Amino acid sequence: MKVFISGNIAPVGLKELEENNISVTQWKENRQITPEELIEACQGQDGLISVGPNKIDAAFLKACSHLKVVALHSVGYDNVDVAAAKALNIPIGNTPGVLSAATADTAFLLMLAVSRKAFYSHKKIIKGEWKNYEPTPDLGIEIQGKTLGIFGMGKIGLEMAKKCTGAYGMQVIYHNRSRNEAAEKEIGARYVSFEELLALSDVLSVHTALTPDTKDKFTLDVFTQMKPNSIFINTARGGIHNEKDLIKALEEKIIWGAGLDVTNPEPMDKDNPLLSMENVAVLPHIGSATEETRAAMAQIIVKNVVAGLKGEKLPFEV
Ligand code: 8YV
Repeated sequence: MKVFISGNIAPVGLKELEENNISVTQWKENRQITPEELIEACQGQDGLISVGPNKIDAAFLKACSHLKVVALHSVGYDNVDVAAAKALNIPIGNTPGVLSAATADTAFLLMLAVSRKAFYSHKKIIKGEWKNYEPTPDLGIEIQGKTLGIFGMGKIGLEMAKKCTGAYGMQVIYHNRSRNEAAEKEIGARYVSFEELLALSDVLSVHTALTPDTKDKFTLDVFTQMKPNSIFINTARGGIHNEKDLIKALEEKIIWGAGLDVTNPEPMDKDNPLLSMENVAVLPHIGSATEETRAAMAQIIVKNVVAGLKGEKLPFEV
């Protein structure tokens, strides 16, 4: 059996593929594979391990209907036309659960980095602008005891909320499609309407999937309903906030700061105005990028691939 991998996965995954007698062809170039190249590369393959935001759309699936499995290197599957895959009987696997802690760490890191202008201050040293000890410029704001709003209280949102209640005694409110009883019981999270979430959050952290309902959810009108000293964090998908509106909201001090691990588009242009703002921290989509999490993701991927190639139900199917 043969699989194509459109990027790199943790070594343990490659080893386990080999142990299962699955031969591998990998995309090795330092750029995202194009849709045409992906279709081409999947000819003659039995499965695809999709790393990064490959478009697994109806055109791809139709051109690659011979695939027995598509295993995503992600929990998110907004890049997949699930209905088209179902119609063609191509099972799609993802990697839920194992990346919740690492992604929540990234949200937490961004929250602190923004609140203390850490990235901006770091850049000042690099630029040779640290000349003197001055007590008043570049002041941050404190997080202790403030209100954390979670938009999308799933596994990752709950991990972030737990960190914030544990470390900073934050009060947690959340908005979700449905109530999350575990969050309410374990940390006393309070379910609120979207409008209340905007009005009450000191830090608003996005942990929802990108869907037609959440696409461009955070527009200027929405940012205007947030507190002027609030911080917006997005580690989910860049398409959930409107980037032009976010820039405007920050420039006009409608909100205080923003921390992003996801942008739209990705990669972000190096001249993007967000990168030179004091109260902004941007990371290049490293949410789940730890040794431990990548290894766990690779192992789930192999389980999905092995099952798919045998024609069995995937252990983690979207
Ligand atoms: C992935 C992610 O590592 O799981 C997701 O949905 O966004 C990341 O953790 C990324 O999509 C690369 O495959």
